[in-house]
Amino acid sequence: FSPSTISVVFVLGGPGAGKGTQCANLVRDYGFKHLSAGDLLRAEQARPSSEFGELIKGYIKDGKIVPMEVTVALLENAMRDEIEKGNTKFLIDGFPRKMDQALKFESHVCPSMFTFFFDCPEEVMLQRLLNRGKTSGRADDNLESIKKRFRTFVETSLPVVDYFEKEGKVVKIDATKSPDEVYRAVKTGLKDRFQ
Ligand code: UP5
Ligand code: MG
Repeated sequence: FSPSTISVVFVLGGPGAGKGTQCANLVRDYGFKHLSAGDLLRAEQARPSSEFGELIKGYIKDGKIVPMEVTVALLENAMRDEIEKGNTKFLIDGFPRKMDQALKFESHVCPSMFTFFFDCPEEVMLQRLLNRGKTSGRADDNLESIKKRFRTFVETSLPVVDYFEKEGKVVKIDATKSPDEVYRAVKTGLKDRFQ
């Protein structure tokens, strides 16, 4: 994929920080295509003939990062489908969350323009996830899995944010405010970066 014809914005932040919520706003108002790595993995897991179903299930329940070959291939396929339809602006949500994924994606698929980072304390994310867990049906919206997801985020995913930060490619957003207030900050960040 050529960065001269397609744009990739990564959307990172802890579990429950509000990545999916804000991506939906950007899709509505700016015509981005939203590719959530977690959604793609859950869809692959649910596909009856998938050879990775059981593997993905285990990783998600334990809040661990699925081996990058699986996730990068799912993203690449989804991007290819969208590009065939003429779509060129991508929000890649919840990815990369491990350094190997970041390096692989940027060298073999497409360098990112920048990264939105939704900054949110654990106690706020915990409340949001427990609340969502009442209805989400997600296998990882329970206290035990949430604790594991938080640990993976701190140990494995924050270093990716630090890496992009050093490259001057992070737009940090305070994700503790109301969804509308968070979105206002997102729009400001987008105007500054997306030229
Ligand atoms: N909510 C949202 N914004 C709010 C606000 N400002 N104020 C109050 N409430 C707000 O929001 C979560 C909940 O909070 C919702 O109920 C929402 O209404 C409310 P949401 O927008 O869904 O947050 P999000 O950050 O998207 O949370 P999510 O749970 O999706 O984050 P995760 O990063 O944990 O989940 P993801 O689907 O990305 O990954 C799941 C698992 O997949 C990972 O743990 C991992 O095992 C695996 N995975 C990989 O292995 N590799 C990958 O590359 C990606 C995922
Ligand atoms: Mg999400």
